Amino acid sequence: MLINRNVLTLDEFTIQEMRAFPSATGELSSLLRDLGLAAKRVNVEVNKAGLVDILGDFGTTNVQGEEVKKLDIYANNQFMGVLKHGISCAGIASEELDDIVIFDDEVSNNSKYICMFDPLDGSGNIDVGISIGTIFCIYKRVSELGKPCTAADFLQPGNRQVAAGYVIYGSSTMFVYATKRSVNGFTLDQAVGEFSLSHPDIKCPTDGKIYSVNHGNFFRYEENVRNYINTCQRKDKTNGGPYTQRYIGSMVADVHRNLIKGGIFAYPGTIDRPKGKLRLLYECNPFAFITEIAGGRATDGKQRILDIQPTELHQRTPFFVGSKNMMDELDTFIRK
Ligand code: AHM
Ligand code: MG
Repeated sequence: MLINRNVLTLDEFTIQEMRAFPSATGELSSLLRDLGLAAKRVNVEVNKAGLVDILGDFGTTNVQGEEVKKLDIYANNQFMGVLKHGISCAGIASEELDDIVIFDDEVSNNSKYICMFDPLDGSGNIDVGISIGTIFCIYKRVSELGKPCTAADFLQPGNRQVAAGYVIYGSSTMFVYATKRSVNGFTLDQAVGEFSLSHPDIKCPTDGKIYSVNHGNFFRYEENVRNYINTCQRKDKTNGGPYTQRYIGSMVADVHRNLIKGGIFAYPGTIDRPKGKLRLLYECNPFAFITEIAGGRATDGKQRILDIQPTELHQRTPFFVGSKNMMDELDTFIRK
């Protein structure tokens, strides 16, 4: 029997990558495998959403009289659970939790990584069948190995990320992750339950024609941002256009599309929310890292996202990310 060995699974790929580093211990591969397992479990429930009683509010009971967990709480528990039981992670932070969680057991205290994630971003879209996603990033601890991890491990600038990625639960389910070497995408083969390498060495096109922004906020953006959006609308064949506006309202889906096809995604500050909506540590930093490794750029309008020194776990930041030439053009408006 012929077996197609050209397609690597996520586990095979991460192990092969590890072999490029003779000093690697395998902890990162094991952590990525844990995240892949949680993603598969969440995928099963996301696909059932709408059919079963999993959409209700946390704490309510379903028709069987069982307690219903909202899907984002379920996802949070899955990701936290695999990392706690794994051998590579000393602690986590999540959009769903106010504080960091320090695992503080012998194995975890000797693990060299911490992980931050948004377990189910865009979860407002669950009950209308729109793509949603998980976003994650991995850092090497700065605290002493052998002891519990500390807050300082989590408040590192994005340029210290070891790896970052996302899972998109959509028409197909994909696991995309970046290390300093490259960005690679794996599509879930539902028949065998494995993520298989489908998008090797993803590069973000230098130019694009898609801009993604919430037009409903237009009159609450500052003038320079409004001028940029007006320019996008006026593009024609003579100056790289016409542009198309695409905004799903699910950042994982919006940024994933722009990464593959070329484009720019923006969540600027508004008059009422000068720092915008998105969180620096587990929403913007991972996408900034992935996009830069793929050849694009990410800023807060003034500086590189990855150079921001965080001060709080859940801090927000304006966010602009995408194809290099589109980001360069944006700069000519917002850095005036
Ligand atoms: P969430 O973390 O509460 O799901 O919010 C983040 C989501 C992003 O996926 C998306 O880009 C954005 O919120 C949409 O916000 P808005 O509806 O204000 O445009
Ligand atoms: Mg979110």
